[in-house]
Formats: sequence, structure tokens, C-alpha cells
Amino acid sequence: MVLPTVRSLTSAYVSAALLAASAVNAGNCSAAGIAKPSIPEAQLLHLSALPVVGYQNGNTTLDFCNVTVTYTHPGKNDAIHTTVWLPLSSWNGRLQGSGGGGYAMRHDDSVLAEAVALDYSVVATDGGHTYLVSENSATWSLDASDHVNMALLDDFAYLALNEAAIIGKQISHSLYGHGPSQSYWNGCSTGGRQGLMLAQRYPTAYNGIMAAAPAINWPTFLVAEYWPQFVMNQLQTYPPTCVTDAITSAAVSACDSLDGVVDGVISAPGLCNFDPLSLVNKTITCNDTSVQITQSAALSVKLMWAGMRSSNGTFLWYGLERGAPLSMGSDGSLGATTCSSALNCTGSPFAISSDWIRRYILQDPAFDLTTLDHAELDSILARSIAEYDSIIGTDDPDLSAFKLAGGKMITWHGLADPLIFPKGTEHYYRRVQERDPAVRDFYRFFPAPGVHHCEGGNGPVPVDPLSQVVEWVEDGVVPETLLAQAADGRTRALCPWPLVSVYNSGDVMDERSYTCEEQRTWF
Ligand SMILES: *[C@@H]1O[C@H](CO)[C@@H](O)[C@H](O)[C@H]1NC(C)=O
Ligand SMILES: *[C@@H]1O[C@H](CO)[C@@H](O)[C@H](O)[C@H]1NC(C)=O
Ligand SMILES: *[C@@H]1O[C@H](CO)[C@@H](O)[C@H](O)[C@H]1NC(C)=O
Ligand SMILES: *[C@@H]1O[C@H](CO)[C@@H](O)[C@H](O)[C@H]1NC(C)=O
Ligand SMILES: *[C@@H]1O[C@H](CO)[C@@H](O)[C@H](O)[C@H]1NC(C)=O
Ligand SMILES: *[C@@H]1O[C@H](CO)[C@@H](O)[C@H](O)[C@H]1NC(C)=O
Ligand SMILES: *[C@@H]1O[C@H](CO)[C@@H](O)[C@H](O)[C@H]1NC(C)=O
Ligand SMILES: [Ca+2]
Repeated sequence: MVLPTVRSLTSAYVSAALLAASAVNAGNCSAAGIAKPSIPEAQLLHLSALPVVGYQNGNTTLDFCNVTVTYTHPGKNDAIHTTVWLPLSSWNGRLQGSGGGGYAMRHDDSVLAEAVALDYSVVATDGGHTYLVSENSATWSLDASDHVNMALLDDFAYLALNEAAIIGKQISHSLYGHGPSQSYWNGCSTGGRQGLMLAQRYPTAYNGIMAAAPAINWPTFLVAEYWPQFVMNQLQTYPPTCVTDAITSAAVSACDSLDGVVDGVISAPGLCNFDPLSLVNKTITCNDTSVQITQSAALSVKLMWAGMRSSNGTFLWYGLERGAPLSMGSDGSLGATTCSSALNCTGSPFAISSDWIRRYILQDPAFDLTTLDHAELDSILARSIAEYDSIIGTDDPDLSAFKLAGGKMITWHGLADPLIFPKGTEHYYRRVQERDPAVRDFYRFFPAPGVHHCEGGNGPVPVDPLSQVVEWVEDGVVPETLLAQAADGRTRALCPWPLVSVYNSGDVMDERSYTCEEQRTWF
């Protein structure tokens, strides 16, 4: 089989294949011209529609109809704003649902503009809370007496997702005179979780779903994300970034070649047994200061990699893979510290995790998490699961209704993801496969070695996975591989789990030098 090159598989290729595109008169883009959507169990509060002409996004200029639908669930005291942007010329006939990140249900306008630039109509919802703050839930999680606002949590977890699909389809139908031929979800992180929630609970909302680095197992992994900080508190050691970076670099040096190619990427983390304790007493230079790697600093990294354990030592959740950055600042990593000098640092927890524990579990936004002992952390995890798994766990392995409806889904996950444990995604996919051994017929999972959270890292990042979902749905082109490219130009055809990409011969930079093979021990 000849693999398509990375360049041929762009969205331009997909939309050029379309025979007809729809255009509308901007005059039809008005509150009076657009039919009011009907949303089950919700009450419309307001609809605005105005043409936006000459909108600049980077170097592209867009003309679209900007529709905002505001509605409430009677009795729940919420107000949800759902945005639909519809191209005024050359609509490709498809609706795109656009996902969010962290506590935000959607991204900012530039992400919607990217979808319009590819001729999609695009829908996104704020779920009834601001989408401008993604790293904490301070503005909406608790009421004045510090009780959890369950209505807004339901909106965030699932309800507003299906409603956005309903609204996006109805508004498209009203403006163009016919609804979308196909609808696609596109998201990473929280957006990935949203995609899986749609497949699980609303299996006909979208025909195709791109659910990358999904924040599934939410009540479990958000507590497990605090584990690195807990370990540092227990050991009373807060290694500066240069120390954790030195340990990560040593792991990459030790394990890079185990996959057969020295490329700065650990593609077989399962074979990597590098022990940080081998670095104890090694001296490194941090900002011109000599620092020794202490026993406790090395041990803290070992425990971060091992993942969360209970006070009696049993496994609770996965850790990060070796090679993932541990300390890139508190908004992007779990083992972050803040330092006034190389020898004087404190822990700097990842805000999405500490916010979940303080507000949703303890309902005490000012709680000092450094005081937690191991038994208390165990009980926080148990409460998180007991109270919230049925709402936002997003880990139901039964995708039979989505499959029956003809849905197709792709998940990819960077193996150097510093925030969401890739083993959690593998765990979910295994459970789906246990229920349905033919899962690959409609849902494929592509681990992406060396890639960080949703983007970045030394490894090749999927180039345009949404287009591969579209081709799978519309043309039956099965994604045998996911085309990816690294910052240095290396291309790779990522393999569907449990296959891995193995080097054969030829240019290590070129995806054609690799084949997909089964190597269960690699990841
Ligand atoms: C709205 O669209 C319809 C059908 O395409 C067209 O006949 C009509 O002229 C349009 N109205 C305006 C105000 O552009
Ligand atoms: C915009 O166009 C300029 C000039 O052609 C180019 O240098 C720049 O890289 C472009 N920016 C983007 C985001 O494409
Ligand atoms: C779209 O409409 C909403 C509601 O009127 C408005 O807040 C927003 O700024 C508009 N967006 C653009 C890009 O015009
Ligand atoms: C590290 O250095 C300390 C102090 O010199 C020493 O007691 C310890 O044995 C050394 N540890 C290792 C693993 O070399
Ligand atoms: C160990 O802790 C876990 C989680 O807290 C608990 O479920 C399990 O029953 C405990 N096992 C033993 C042997 O105490
Ligand atoms: C080293 O310098 C960088 C840049 O000035 C700073 O961000 C970092 O905190 C410093 N590291 C330590 C350990 O002081
Ligand atoms: C460590 O830094 C804190 C402030 O970040 C400062 O108050 C404290 O005095 C420092 N300790 C030492 C031993 O330098
Ligand atoms: Ca390698």
C-alpha cells in the first residue's frame, strides 16, 4: 500500500473534493430571518444574528453569519450562550462542533475562525459560564454558600454539548435551507472528553469525532494530577526545574535508542526502566549555580512516574511517561516549583487539579493542600469518584449506539503529555475493546510518542486528524495510520494501538522508512 504523503492530506484536499458549496445572501443573516431553534427542555431567551464581513484571522479574511443563541433550563437559573458561525459563501455542507480546554467549554474566536476558514459552519457553547478562564472554576463552580452548582456542572459535563449540536444543525438548516450533510466534533483535552461524552451519551449528535488527549476519567485523573505535588510535600523536597529537566533528559538519553532510532524521542516508554536514583549526588548547573541532585529529589521523580498510590501502597492511577516534562510552570505541568534561588523552591500545583479538589471535593476554596496526609488524599479521591464519576467520568466503554449509527472516531494522545496520563486513555480503549473486539472498525487510538499535551514536543504531531475522520465517514477511507510531522520536518505515520511504528531502513526523517508492527511491550 502506498501511503499518502503528509502534504496531500490537508483539509484543502478534502474540501476540493466536494462537488457543490452553498452560498447565502448576507441579508438572510438577521434575527428576523433565522428560525428560532427548538431545544428540548430549554427555553430560548435571545437570538442575535449579524453578518460579519472582512473578519481578519491571521492572514485570512472571512465573511460569515454570527449567530448567538441564549437559553436557559427552566428552574436551573442558568444562561447558556451558544455561538454558531456560518460561512456566507462556499459552505462545505458540514457542521463542526468545536471543543474547549480545562474548565472552558470552548476556545476563543480564533479557533472558530479556523473552522470557518475551512468552510465549515461551526458551533461552540460556553455552557453557561465564562470561557475566558480555563484554569479554574472560581466564577461558577460554587454558590455564595460554597455549595457546588450542580446545574452548571451538568451543563459543562454533558447537557450543553448535545444542545449545541442541535442548535448548530437547526441554525445551519435555517440559513442555508438544508441542514449539514455530516457533522463533526473537533476537540483536545477537555475537547477530547467532550467528544467521548458525545459518543457515549448522544451517539447521533455527530457523525465523526476527533477526541484528542481526552480528559476522561475526570474525577480520578484530576486528583491524580495532584500526586506529584503531594509527593514533594511528603518528601519535603521541591526540586527546581533544572533538576527535574536533568532527570528527564537523562531518561531520554538512556531510553531513546530502545525503539531503534536515536531521535530525542522515547517511542517505547514501556521498555524504559531508567531509575532516577542512579543520578543521586550528580552535580548539575542551574543558572550558574552548582546543584546536587538529592536522594529525595530523585525519589520524588520516581514516584511521579509511578503514579498515584494509596496509603497502603495499592495502585490508584497512572503516572506520567518518562520523557514528559515535569516542570514547565504551574499552568502546564504537574511537578512545577517556584524558586527564589536554585536551593529555595516551593511547590506550584497545577491549578485545574487543585481547583477541583478545593472547590468540588472540599468545597473550601482557601484550603491549604500542603497539609493533606496520605489517608486524606485517599479519601479525596474516593469522594471525587463517588460524587462525580456518574456525571463527568466520561468513561462508559459502551459505544455500541455510536457504532450502530455509523459514527467514526479517532483519539490520539501524546506519550510525553505532561498533564493527562496517556495510560488512562489506553485503559479506556482497552475497556471499549473488551466489550467490542471489533472496535477498530469505528474507533481508533493513536499514541503519539514524544508529543506533549495536544501539541508540541519533539515527536511528530498529527497534521490534520479531523480530515482523516471526515474521509473515514464520507469515503470509507480507514485511517490505517495518522499522518504526523515534527517541528524539525520528520514525518511519521502513527500506528493505531496496539501497533507501533518500527524503523526498517532508509531515511529516519521519512515516514516511509517505518512500518506498523505489534510490540506489546513498547507502551
Ligand atoms: C433569503 O434566502 C432566500 C432563499 O435563498 C432568498 O430567496 C431570499 O432572497 C433571501 N433573502 C434575503 C433578504 O437575502
Ligand atoms: C502572513 O503573511 C505574511 C506575509 O506574506 C507572512 O510573512 C506571515 O508568515 C503570514 N502569517 C501567517 C500567520 O500565516
Ligand atoms: C457575535 O455576536 C455576539 C453577540 O451579539 C457578539 O458578542 C460578538 O462580538 C460577535 N462576534 C463577532 C466576531 O462579531
Ligand atoms: C551522596 O552523598 C552523600 C553525602 O556525601 C553520601 O552520604 C551518600 O552515600 C551519597 N549517595 C550516593 C547514592 O552516592
Ligand atoms: C488499600 O487502599 C485502597 C484505597 O484506599 C482500598 O480500596 C483497599 O481496600 C486497601 N487495601 C487494603 C488491603 O487495606
Ligand atoms: C533560572 O532562571 C530562569 C530565567 O531567569 C528562572 O525562570 C528560573 O526560575 C531560574 N531557576 C532557578 C532554580 O532559580
Ligand atoms: C526562600 O525564599 C523565600 C521567599 O520565596 C524567603 O522568604 C526565604 O527567606 C528564603 N529562604 C532562604 C533560606 O533563603
Ligand atoms: Ca527514539
